[in-house]
Amino acid sequence: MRPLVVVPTYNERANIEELLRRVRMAAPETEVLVVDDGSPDGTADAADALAGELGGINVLRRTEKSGLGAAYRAGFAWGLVEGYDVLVEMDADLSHDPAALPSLLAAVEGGADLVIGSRYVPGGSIPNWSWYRRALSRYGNVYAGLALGLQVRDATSGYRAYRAAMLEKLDINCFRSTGYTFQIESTYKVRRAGGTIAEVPIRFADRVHGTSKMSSQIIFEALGLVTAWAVRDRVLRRGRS
Ligand SMILES: Nc1nc2c(ncn2[C@@H]2O[C@H](COP(=O)(O)OP(=O)(O)OP(=O)(O)O)[C@@H](O)[C@H]2O)c(=O)[nH]1
Ligand SMILES: [Mg+2]
Repeated sequence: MRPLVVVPTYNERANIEELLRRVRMAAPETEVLVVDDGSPDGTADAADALAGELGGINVLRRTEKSGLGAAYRAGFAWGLVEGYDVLVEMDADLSHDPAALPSLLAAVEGGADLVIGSRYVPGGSIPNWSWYRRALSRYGNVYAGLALGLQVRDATSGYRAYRAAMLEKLDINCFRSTGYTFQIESTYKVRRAGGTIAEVPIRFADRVHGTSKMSSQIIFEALGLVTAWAVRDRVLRRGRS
């Protein structure tokens, strides 16, 4: 298998070097694509500076900050054209431990089309989040899971691996989400396409350096799209029966 780890970045200069070194240590054969939206702090330059030393590091420079979903769409399109077999999503802020990469890749090798690094299966864990953040993540997952019939514990996790052939089937350029709803949308579409989904436990770590890009706009995008898909599914089902 030829895996590519796609890392979207916006102002992650304080994290990117440690991240790339840890990926290289955990999975020496795995290549990386950093998808940077013109970070003013010079994240893309920092990644490029390491590319010579580490090898297998590519940087896709985009000019405008246009959301996590858009960054992944661009990164996956690049990876599919280049012929990688597995495309991995990983945050740049060290919340996703590169040491878990081999277990995600092994599950794809074992037959899964989508492998989610899950905080909510036995062995998985989340940090000392505030009750608000914890509730948002928990209830957001329960709502999306029930509304869309996802049958996974952690549909919002951003640490995951896709079989490239599955992504090719999904037509990701037609995805509706610009932000973090991308995670729910891709889970939903893999499920609808009849793909096999597996979850492997991960220990999610809190961001230490840099700032969060989470916003209420992101939460409303998720709520709006999940509800619209759920209603559409029910209307279509009723129309068929
Ligand atoms: N290219 C690109 N990357 C983004 C954008 N928004 C967020 N990211 C990256 O997406 C990853 C996840 O963003 P975070 O800010 O850590 O969001 P989060 O993990 O939900 O929130 P935290 O709890 O603060 O970690 C990080 O690597 C960000 O740099 C964007 O608009 N464009
Ligand atoms: Mg984060």
